[in-house]
Amino acid sequence: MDVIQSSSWSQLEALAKKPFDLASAGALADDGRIGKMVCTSAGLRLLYATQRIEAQTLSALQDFASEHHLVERYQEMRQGAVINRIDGWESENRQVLHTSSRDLFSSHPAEPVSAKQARIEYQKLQAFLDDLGNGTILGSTEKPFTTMINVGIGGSDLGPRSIYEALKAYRIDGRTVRFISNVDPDDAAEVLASTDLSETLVNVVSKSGTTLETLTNEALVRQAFKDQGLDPTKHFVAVTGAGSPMDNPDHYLRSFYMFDYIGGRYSSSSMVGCVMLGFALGFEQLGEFLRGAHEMDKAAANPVLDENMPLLLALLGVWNHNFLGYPTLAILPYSQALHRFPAHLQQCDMESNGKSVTTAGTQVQTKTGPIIWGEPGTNGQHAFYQLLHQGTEIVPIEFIGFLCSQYGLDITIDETTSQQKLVANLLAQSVALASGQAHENPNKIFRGNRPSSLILGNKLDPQTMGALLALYEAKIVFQGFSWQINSFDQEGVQLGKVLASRFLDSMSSRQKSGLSIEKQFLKVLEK
Ligand code: G6Q
Repeated sequence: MDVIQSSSWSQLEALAKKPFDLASAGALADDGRIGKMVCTSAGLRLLYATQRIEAQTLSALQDFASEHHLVERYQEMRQGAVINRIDGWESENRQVLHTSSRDLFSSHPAEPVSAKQARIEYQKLQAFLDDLGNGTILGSTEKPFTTMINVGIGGSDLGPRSIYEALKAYRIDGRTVRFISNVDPDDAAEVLASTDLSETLVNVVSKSGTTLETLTNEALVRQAFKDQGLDPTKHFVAVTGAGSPMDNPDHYLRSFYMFDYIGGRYSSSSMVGCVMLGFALGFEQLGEFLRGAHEMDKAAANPVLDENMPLLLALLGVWNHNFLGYPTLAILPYSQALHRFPAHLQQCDMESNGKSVTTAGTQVQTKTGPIIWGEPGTNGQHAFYQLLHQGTEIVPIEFIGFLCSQYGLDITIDETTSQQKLVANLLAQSVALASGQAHENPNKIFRGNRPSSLILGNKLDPQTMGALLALYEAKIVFQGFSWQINSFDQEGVQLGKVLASRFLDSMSSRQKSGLSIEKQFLKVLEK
């Protein structure tokens, strides 16, 4: 049955004709609304009183979750069901087990085979980090490693990079990580020009071991080592799929594995992120990060909607996107450390849910994933918030904020700290967007009724970051289940790759003949 034919869908459609009016007098203050509309999971709070919903809407969303077995399906995923597939068609046909990469803490993991593989890699990593820490492993000129260059792209870059940026405050003294992802040679050139390679480990991350950008950058960086008389085999480690072309221990100081059942964009908590994070933060803090993610995975198994933060966030998104008709979602962290997190979520969400075909192989009958975008506040307030408040397009928002800063460095001016100013701005934005403002001057009218949620933590530490990552991963999965799509493949990126390789063929074979770019375009189109 298509989702739009379900009774809970019709119920929600009926409610969407008259959504809760956030801009009516006293709407937010009424009936203890703000205090009641809070969900707590894995140390994070979701405040959702500023959404256009009321008790009836929540109950209909709960009916939707139950009717479509969203939580049961999530549990089946964690237990190893083969859900990365399209019925009756050639597809990846795989399990989806990114949750196993952090299912390290209980004697009864949800899926034992993958959890065992994760534990083996985790122990290998611990031994490696110990060797780095106690000086058993040194660079080719006998120096300890202070820097890691992470070479990877897409899922092998965005998530790990955003988490590193988020947790930089917790780095081991004297350790730093740089990233090279783009095949634009200037990306590598800039990093290489400002790094002492004799103290550098290079972490080459590619699940497939065949990605053009990563292999090109690896070769470029290896050359830089050789040019300086350094032996790359003493400086390069790999994270790749077992059996991939990069699975060659002779080329690397150490090789770590990730597995078929973990998609690139869901791989941050596998060795794809952990080798780099372990180097930067140390094994203990890495464990805290994974523990936070695991706690959120468990919270996502709660069938009660208003106690299950990922499910609630997912269904509030479905309400805004499918029933109220808002096409985009802004994710706005009031935390400078999360400045790359919206970029990661852009990939994780849009590559997962930017689909038009159901898992039954039929055309979807409703909108699937929204356009995701975002930048940190308060910076964004001085940039694009004008449109958020008064533009003709309504943009639902997920704000993310923390009560305490990471470093503790602050200043009190006019009796408030900078951290208080940050949080005050965050709260003010969500109230202003919801309530709006009447005014005699038409240019100063704020119509309000612009929905937002607030994800609030105490402090952005490794455990909280793990929980936040897993919150969004599970949200995306729940939305994919809601839209009856496969959130785990990425056919949509294939065509461009194939055409790029045709252009490359055409460029290398015609280099000598000196064909113009325009002529090369035509040659490729003719094929
Ligand atoms: C993620 C995608 C994609 C992938 C990159 C890098 O889900 O599949 O972004 O992560 O293309 O792939 P490799 O890790 O195989 O190099």
